[in-house]
Formats: sequence, C-alpha cells, structure tokens
Amino acid sequence: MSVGIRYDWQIEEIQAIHDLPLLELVYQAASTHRQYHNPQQIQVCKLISIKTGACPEDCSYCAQSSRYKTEVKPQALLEKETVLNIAQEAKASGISRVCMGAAWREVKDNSQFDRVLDMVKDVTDMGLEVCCTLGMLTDSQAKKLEAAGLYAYNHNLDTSPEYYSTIITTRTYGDRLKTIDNVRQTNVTVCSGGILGLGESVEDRVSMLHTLANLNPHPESVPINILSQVEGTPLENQPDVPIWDVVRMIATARMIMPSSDVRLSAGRARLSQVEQAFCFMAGANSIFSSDDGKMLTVTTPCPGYDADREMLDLLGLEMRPPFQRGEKVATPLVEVR
Ligand code: SAM
Ligand code: DTB
Ligand code: SF4
Repeated sequence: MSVGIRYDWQIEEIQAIHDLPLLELVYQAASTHRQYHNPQQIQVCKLISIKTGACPEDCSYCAQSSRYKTEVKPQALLEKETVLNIAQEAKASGISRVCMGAAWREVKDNSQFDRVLDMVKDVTDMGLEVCCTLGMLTDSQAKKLEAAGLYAYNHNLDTSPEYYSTIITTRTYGDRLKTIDNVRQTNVTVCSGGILGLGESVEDRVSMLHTLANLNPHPESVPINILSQVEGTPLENQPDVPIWDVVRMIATARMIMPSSDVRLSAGRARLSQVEQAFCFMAGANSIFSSDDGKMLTVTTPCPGYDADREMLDLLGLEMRPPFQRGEKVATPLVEVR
C-alpha cells in the first residue's frame, strides 16, 4: 500500500496503521521506505553537547535539568576550537551531520548566541550538515541561524498534547509548536519527534504522531527516542520500552511521513544488532553514533563509530553523504524476475 504524502491524517487512521499485525506493518513500512529513500543508506549523526546541564526547565526525563540531582556536571559553552575538533574527527569517520545541543530553555540574544552562530558557520564550511537544538527560538533568532548556514533545527514535541503537562510544566505544547513554526518560516529544515517510555499510553503515541504528520510540510527528520532512565529524575524507575513498541512507532512514522528521515535516537545502545536491523527494516534510516560513548551526557550511552561501521557493513548498509536527503532512488541489488 502506498499512502502518498498527506497532511490530513485522522487519529483513527494512524491508530489503525499502528495496530496492524506486526509483520504486516513492517512489510508495508519497508515497502513505503523503498519508494522514498535509498534503503541501503543510513544517515549517521554526531551529537555535541556545547553547553551542558543547569537547565531551568523541569522536563521529567532529563539529566540536565537543574531541578534534579543527577550525575551530570554542568559545563559552560564550549570554545569554538573544541567543537571544530570534534566535528573534524566525526567527518573523518564518515559522519554527515553534527548536532549541537545546549541545555537552554530558550536562546537569548547575547554573545553566547553569537558564538553559536560562529560555530554553525565554521562547521557548515567543513561540508557537514549542521543541526542545532538550543531550546525555544524567536523568528528573528531562527533567521540568524539560517543566515549562518544552519541546515536543521531540532525541537521535539516529546509526547502528545494531552500528556505533555504531566512531563513538563515550565513550557507548553503551544510554545513548542511556535518555535517549530518560527524555524519553518526559514529555509532551515525541521527535526522533531519524541520519546517512548514516559508512561504515556498508546493513544498518546498515536496523538503525537498525529500532530507531527499534520504539520505541513512534515518535519524533514523525526527522531524516535527510547527513554534512558536517569537516576535522580522523576522517571528513573520507568520500565524499559519493549522493542516491538519501538518497531511499531518507527513503522507508523515511516508510513505517515514517508519522505522524512526517521531516526532511531536515544536508547539504541541497549538494542542488539538484530533489534536495530528490525528498526531499519521498519523504516528507520538515521542514527546517532559517537566516539565518546555518550549521546549528550554520560547518563545516556551511544554506540561507537567502529561498532556502528561494523554493524552497517554486516547489514549491507552504507553511510549517507551530507546533503543527499531523499535524493537517491533505490536500485535493486539483484534483479528479481
Ligand atoms: N534544551 C533543548 C530542548 O529541550 O529542546 C535541547 C536539548 S534536549 C536534551 C533534546 C531532546 O533530547 C529532548 O527533547 C528529548 O526528546 C531528548 N532527551 C533528553 N533526555 C532524554 C532521555 N533521558 N531519554 C531519551 N530522550 C531524551
Ligand atoms: C533527539 O531527539 N535526541 C538527541 C538529540 N535529539 C538532541 C538527544 C538524546 C538524548 C540525550 C540524553 C542525554 O544524553 O543525556
Ligand atoms: Fe533543559 Fe532540554 Fe533537558 Fe528540558 S530537555 S531540561 S529544556 S536540556
């Protein structure tokens, strides 16, 4: 079944796709994936935490909120040279996108933002896709990032509009959507997704996908994070998300936002190669990889460059070069008569 690109999804339609018999869902998602993407390619991204911890927000899952006592040590904004060195190493390992994250509630128009703009310029000049995730943005700040050459801005919805205030009280769903809209008014691409394992219901997951899939255009990139339970946060005792829930979520996202990149993000480190292969079959085509063993902070492990290269080789997959999103049409490896 080919669904085409639509922005008028009904909750019931998304729920029906999500609830298909599992292998039927994976088959349909894999077929859709092949129509819009080269299924041999995976985008590999490197996260850099340019400013860590001491965040005033109260996101219940987050190791960087100042409200919770976690093992994260706050770190001021990194020097540009440090960031450029990490980006250079990532580039040498074949990584195509660098995502710079700051534990800020929102961007302020000050010298720190000017320093980030400078980093964006220089990393972009290295020939890498640059993504930033800096919290809320005004329209003029989004335009400044665009002028600096930014390729993508990450701002997750995290969960459904209904469940949001259970997880975060210091900002609203509307605030999140406003920043996404401010980015949308520029040529910067949008990266927005969520987290599984916050104690949400299946209806909440479907409702989040409904919000994402009715954005016009769809976010070019949709990260699916699996909660990393961080000691000291209110969600430290949440149970692990079953792998089949992850596969269903990825496959449903793939079906309803067929041209978007779907990223298997936080929580990948605890998945086996077989589990990850299932996620790729279901339509995930992007991952984070790291040579320092962590996503943004020490609380959330991330597989390393070498292990990931080995896995991709084993699965017959390759790393997608920068700026080639959705450009290549798959050619079958073997002609099937
Ligand atoms: N402060 C910015 C913001 O909130 O947009 C950017 C950084 S924040 C760490 C980016 C995203 O990482 C969050 O929206 C959330 O989806 C994800 N994240 C943070 N902590 C996580 C955790 N413990 N497990 C899974 N995902 C997490
Ligand atoms: C996203 O959706 N996942 C990344 C990135 N965007 C910024 C972050 C994953 C969670 C990192 C939690 C930690 O390392 O503490
Ligand atoms: Fe701050 Fe972002 Fe963590 Fe929320 S998710 S506490 S805004 S760093």
